[in-house]
Amino acid sequence: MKNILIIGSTGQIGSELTMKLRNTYTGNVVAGYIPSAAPQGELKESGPCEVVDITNAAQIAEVVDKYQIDTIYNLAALLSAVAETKPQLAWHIGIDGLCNVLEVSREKKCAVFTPSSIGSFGPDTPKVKTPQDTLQRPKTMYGVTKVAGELLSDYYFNRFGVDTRSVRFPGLISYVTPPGGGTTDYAVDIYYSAVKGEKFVCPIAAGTFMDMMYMPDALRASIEIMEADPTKLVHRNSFNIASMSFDPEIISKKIKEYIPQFEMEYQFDSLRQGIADSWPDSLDDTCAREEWGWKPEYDLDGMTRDMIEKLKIRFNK
Ligand code: AKB
Repeated sequence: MKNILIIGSTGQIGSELTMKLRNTYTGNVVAGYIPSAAPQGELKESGPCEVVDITNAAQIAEVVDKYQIDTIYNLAALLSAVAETKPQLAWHIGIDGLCNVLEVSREKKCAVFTPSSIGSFGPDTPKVKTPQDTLQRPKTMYGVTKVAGELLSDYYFNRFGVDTRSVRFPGLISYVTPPGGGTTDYAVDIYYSAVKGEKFVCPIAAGTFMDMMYMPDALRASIEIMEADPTKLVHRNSFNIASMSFDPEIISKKIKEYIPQFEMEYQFDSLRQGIADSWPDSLDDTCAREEWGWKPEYDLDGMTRDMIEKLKIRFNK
């Protein structure tokens, strides 16, 4: 049995991960949320929900005590593009918030999962098959918080024995909750446009490759890393994980196999393009495969088939 708190449970990852954790574990799986993003529907009805603002350490500690929490999934963050417009807030949530989570976890002996990202790399990082251990000099505030978060999480493990673990997520694609303010969001939006029969205006240039992953694989990775045998973990914060890498032309061509009338045009967003250009094309996830058995299930074709099928049901198409 595990008692789990998810901070940021109503976001793109949290809304699905909370449901998966509730279906996986018998203990309390508490959906932590901020009042402006309260849980709705199944998420609200299927288990305990509590207001937990990551910037409020006392609030985190109170909920940890109330439900005897032993594991915290810390999913609170501003995504890359929005973080560039609010860098101080991105730091406050990403790092001051993480310090709160780590301190509460040190005191109350919780394990902690805090995702990192392909955004933790920068333009000086090897671009293709980016190694697990390499140069991380990101140019974005999002990346700065991710690298600092990785270091801080490793520090709390080495110095205080807090069981911190993490994966570097690629762009995540899902038909459930849309992302908000990321650089990889186009790879979600494109499916919505295609299924609705709309022309897609792509903000990212042809030839810009980024790693992407279908949400079911990302959810499984989040659980498997926390279940991994600690004696096998050489790394902790944070593991490269990968499943597919594509540019807008490749995903558009794949969608056309299922929706031949689909059309796309380009209108670059300079903020997002600049960020995308500074990120790797693809990651090498050998360490995750060797240390805890990571293996993706979905490739571009499997994901595209499932996304289109699910969105057609949602939009009655
Ligand atoms: C973003 O685009 O900001 C995120 C990420 C890759 O971390 N999806």
